[in-house]
Amino acid sequence: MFIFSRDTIAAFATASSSGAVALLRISGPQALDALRRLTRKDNFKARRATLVKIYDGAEVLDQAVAVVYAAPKSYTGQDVAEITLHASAYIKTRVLELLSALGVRPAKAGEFTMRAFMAGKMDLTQAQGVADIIAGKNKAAHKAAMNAMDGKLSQKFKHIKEGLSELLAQIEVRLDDTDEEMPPLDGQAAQKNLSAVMEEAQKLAATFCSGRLIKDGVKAAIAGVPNSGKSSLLNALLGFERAIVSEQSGTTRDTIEAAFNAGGYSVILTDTAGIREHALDAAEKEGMARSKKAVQSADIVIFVKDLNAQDSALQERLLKEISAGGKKVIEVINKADLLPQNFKDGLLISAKTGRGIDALKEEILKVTELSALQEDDILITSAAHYDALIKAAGELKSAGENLKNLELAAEHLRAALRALKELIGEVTTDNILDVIFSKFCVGK
Ligand SMILES: Nc1nc2c(ncn2[C@@H]2O[C@H](COP(=O)(O)OP(=O)(O)OP(=O)(O)O)[C@@H](O)[C@H]2O)c(=O)[nH]1
Ligand SMILES: [Mg+2]
Repeated sequence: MFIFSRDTIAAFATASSSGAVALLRISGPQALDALRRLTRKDNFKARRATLVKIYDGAEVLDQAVAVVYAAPKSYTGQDVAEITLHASAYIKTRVLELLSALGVRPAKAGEFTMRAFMAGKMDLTQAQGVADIIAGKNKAAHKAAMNAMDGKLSQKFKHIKEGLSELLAQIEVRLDDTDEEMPPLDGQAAQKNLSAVMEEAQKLAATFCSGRLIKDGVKAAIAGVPNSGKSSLLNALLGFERAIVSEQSGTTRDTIEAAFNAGGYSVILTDTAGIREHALDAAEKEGMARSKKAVQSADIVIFVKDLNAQDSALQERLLKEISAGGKKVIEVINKADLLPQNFKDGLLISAKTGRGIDALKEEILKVTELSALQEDDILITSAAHYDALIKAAGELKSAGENLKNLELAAEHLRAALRALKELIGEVTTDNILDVIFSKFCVGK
């Protein structure tokens, strides 16, 4: 899909929905020429905003502001012209038509950043950081993406890679040493270095647990018996009446999803149908099946208990079942307002009065270990990064097990090195680039 070419490309970098102005970006060898022809103006000073008229034949299509960035000092490393136009649908369509007539084609998704990568302006991890910055929904996701974009994450990858390269060099020099002039490899020292690099890779891979929750949000299912106040709790956490609440048990049938922000992290709640021994009808039966699915696919379960519920044995059994499945469960006792003042057992909340709701939010961050994160922690948020680091760590382990056979050890180290080089983009295939850049929006 992405064959790097000398084409000049153009796209709007701003959203296609309404707004006062729209930013058009043109990149490639014909960018400045296209700008001159559109504006009938010759002399543009690089990096200076210039008031221009955009011409459509004899007519003026728009008054705009143009800025030129001359190669290589631009985002893409090529000549770039950026024009801020009025955001009318007509102007936007027409200017792209005019550019097309000048041989400038529409850019594909991610093509500007792809060119930046190709020009060596950024590595692949940084390029992915750019996409994540745009997609970042909360403070934590934004911070992780910033670390990727400004190269802090790449530095971590590179450090692991350098450790690996050194190990490999020590082995390769001995493989090439046919005259046996080198002292034999110090097995113990090599093993120690190998383990250190492996640990570094494993440690970074382990940050994916938090990184994934930060990027995708924490999936929290609200479960319990009917009428315990699950939907009321959903509403209390969200701060508005999203789900229907009633004193009838069996009110919620379909699962309801809604997201809220807890301390800068996204939490995606799923309200579920209450579970009871026997469903009253087919719809409730289906609702209960969906509840179980929601619980299974959640990162954590908020189990809502009602101490006044008729079937307390069922509550205990459900709680046990869910915990036995290995889920992290937060058990809350709802309707605290109906309990005696001196009752002090467990996490007491009241969806009705709001008591304990903030404590529950804190507990969500605690059980997911998000509250333990430090400001300057560098995290990976991409499954591909996780896979590559785990692969590298596995290859390092195999290398360590084969230090007596240097040929074999070198093979494993090379495989580990390749995995890391792919991460940074030192080794690329069209396939990798396709997957990464097709996730971008057009204009970036
Ligand atoms: N006093 C008091 N009543 C509550 C509280 N939370 C919920 N209720 C009441 O309990 C009843 C059931 O609330 P829901 O939120 O619909 O319960 P649910 O668990 O979603 O019920 P199903 O959808 O039927 O499984 C309603 O009458 C609520 O007003 C609370 O903290 N205190
Ligand atoms: Mg409900």
